[in-house]
Amino acid sequence: MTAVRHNWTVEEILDVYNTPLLELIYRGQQVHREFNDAGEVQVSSLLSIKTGGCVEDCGYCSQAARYNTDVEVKKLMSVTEVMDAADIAKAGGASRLCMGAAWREVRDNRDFERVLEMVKGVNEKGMEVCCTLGMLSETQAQKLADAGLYAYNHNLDTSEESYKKIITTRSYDDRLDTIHNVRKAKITVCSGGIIGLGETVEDRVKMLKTLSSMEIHPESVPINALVPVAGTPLENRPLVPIWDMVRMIATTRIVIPKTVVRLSAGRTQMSLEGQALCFLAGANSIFAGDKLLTTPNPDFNTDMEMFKLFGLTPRKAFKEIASMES
Ligand code: SAM
Ligand code: DTB
Ligand code: SF4
Repeated sequence: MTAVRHNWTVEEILDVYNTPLLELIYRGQQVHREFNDAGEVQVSSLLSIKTGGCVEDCGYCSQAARYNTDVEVKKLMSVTEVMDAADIAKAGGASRLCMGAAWREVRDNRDFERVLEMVKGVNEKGMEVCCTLGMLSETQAQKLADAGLYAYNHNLDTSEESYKKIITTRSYDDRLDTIHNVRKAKITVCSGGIIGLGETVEDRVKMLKTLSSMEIHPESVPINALVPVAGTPLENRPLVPIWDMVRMIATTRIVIPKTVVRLSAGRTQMSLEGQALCFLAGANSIFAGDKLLTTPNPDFNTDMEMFKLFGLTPRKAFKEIASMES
């Protein structure tokens, strides 16, 4: 029986990451089967409820106002628009809807009140509701929890050292504070990162060290491959080799064994075979739907064909399972 550990050292995680590739995939799969149903994949749908115009300077992001990208700034969607989008996502097989806003932080204004309405509405549809809205105070996190928020996404992105090279308008500690506030409100935590920013393997491993040291491990860990966006400082970064993605996923699975490891951004750049290796390495979640927040993603049908080919089934929302059992 493999123990769930919170005391992994950087050296130990580095050793895992550098295990010979096929051995690493095998170990990732072994740990995955020990803790999870390897035939199930959680399907999340992303919806950008407020797009572009963000004041932050995240070097990878199409939505930062200071970069000249093709993204059109849009104000906060209406509750009705979000309810319609949720229905489409649910019909397509998504058990979770993740609503993203290009905000530095949540402010206590009418927009936030509207987001709370959205959370209530999507929750009432029996879907797990997730939000990613930037920084949150303890009170705001509690309001989201009271509205029925299931998960909050707030990525560490990379190591503390490498974070400073990618984002200067906020600190790693700001990120950790928000994650702390989310935990206090008893909302599940979704926190992971991006590879392909120009970081070293040590940076990747250090991020996993921070996540695996948390007193309660994040319930989901998204691993994004950078989608280089024209107009951003990282537009010319080379695409992430699939082998790096496989290594990162297997290592995440091994050090945070019970979490949902999400094969997130960058799937349009990956072959089916590459994605199969990611699932073998221990990934058990994807974002489905033809758009992430602003960049393309495979459409629902393509992904359902992929699931059929691989013999995977979409996981039901936790609440559906709970109500079926009660
Ligand atoms: N504004 C909020 C924030 O920064 O937390 C929420 C939205 S933000 C777009 C959510 C996450 O998307 C980022 O933390 C980053 O990990 C990921 N992301 C953004 N742009 C990306 C890109 N071009 N390629 C891969 N991942 C990206
Ligand atoms: C996460 O880790 N990846 C998602 C979600 N959390 C919010 C976002 C990916 C965004 C990719 C770039 C874009 O579409 O703008
Ligand atoms: Fe703003 Fe989030 Fe993009 Fe950073 S990642 S610029 S905070 S939308």
